[in-house]
Amino acid sequence: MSLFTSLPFLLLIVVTASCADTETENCENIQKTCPVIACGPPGINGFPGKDGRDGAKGEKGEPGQGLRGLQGPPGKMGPQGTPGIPGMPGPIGQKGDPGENMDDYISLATSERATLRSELNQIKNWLIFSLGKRVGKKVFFTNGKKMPFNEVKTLCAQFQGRVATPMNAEENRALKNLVTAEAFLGITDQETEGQFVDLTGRRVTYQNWNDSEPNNVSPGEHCVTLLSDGTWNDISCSASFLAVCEFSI
Ligand code: FUC
Ligand code: CA
Repeated sequence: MSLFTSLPFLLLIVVTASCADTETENCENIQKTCPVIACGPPGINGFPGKDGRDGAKGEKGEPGQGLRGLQGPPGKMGPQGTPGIPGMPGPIGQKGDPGENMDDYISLATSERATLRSELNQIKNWLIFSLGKRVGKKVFFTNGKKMPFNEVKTLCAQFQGRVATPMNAEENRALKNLVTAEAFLGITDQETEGQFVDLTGRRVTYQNWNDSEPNNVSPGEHCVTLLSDGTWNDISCSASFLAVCEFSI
C-alpha cells in the first residue's frame, strides 16, 4: 500500500488516539473538537443496583373492597359507667279509683284495737287468777324458788318487775295470801343501818315489823322478809328466801 492511499487510515488512528483519554466526554463534544469522529452503539444496561433502605411509613390506606371476615366474639365487659342524670318527670297519670274511706279504715282499726285489748285483759285475768295476786294497780307473782336477795333483784328485773314491796296494809295482806313461805321484800337498810328504804332509795312509810324486830342480829341483817303471819323480820341478804316480784298493771 502506498503512503498516499494509507493516509486517511492513519488520520483516523491519530484522531481516535487523541480522543481516547476523554472517555467521559460525550460524542457531541468530541465532534466539536475532533475533525473526524466515529461513535459506537450504546452499551448494554448494567445489572440493577442493591435495594435501597425502607422509606418512611405511608399514610393508612382506604378500607379494602374485598369481602369482610366473620365477626369476632364479643370483647370483655368494660367498667361500669357513671350513672346518667335523672330523666324528666313523666306525664301525670290518670286519676285512680276512689280509695277506701279513711273513716271506715279508722273505725275498723279502733274496733280491732278494742278487741285485742279485751283479749289481753282476759289473759291477764287468767294469769292472776291462777298464779298471782292483784291489789290496786299492782300484781304479785312468785316462781316458788328460794334464792339470795341479789338473785331475786336480778330475776325480777329480767321480767320488767321489781322485788315485792308492800306499800300499805292491803298490799301486805295480798302478798301474805300469795306466799306459802318466808319471802324477801324489796326493802333494805344496806346504806344506813336502821334506815329502811325501798329499792329506789325512798324511806318506807309503811312498816309491819314482828315483835322485837328489826334487831340486826350479828354479823348484820340488812334485808327484810315477810313472815308467815304477815309481819316483817330483818335478815341476812345472803340467806335464801322465796322470790316474789311485783308488776304494774
Ligand atoms: C330472830 C330474828 C333473826 C333471825 C333469828 C333466827 O332473832 O330476829 O333475824 O331470824 O330469829
Ligand atoms: Ca331480825
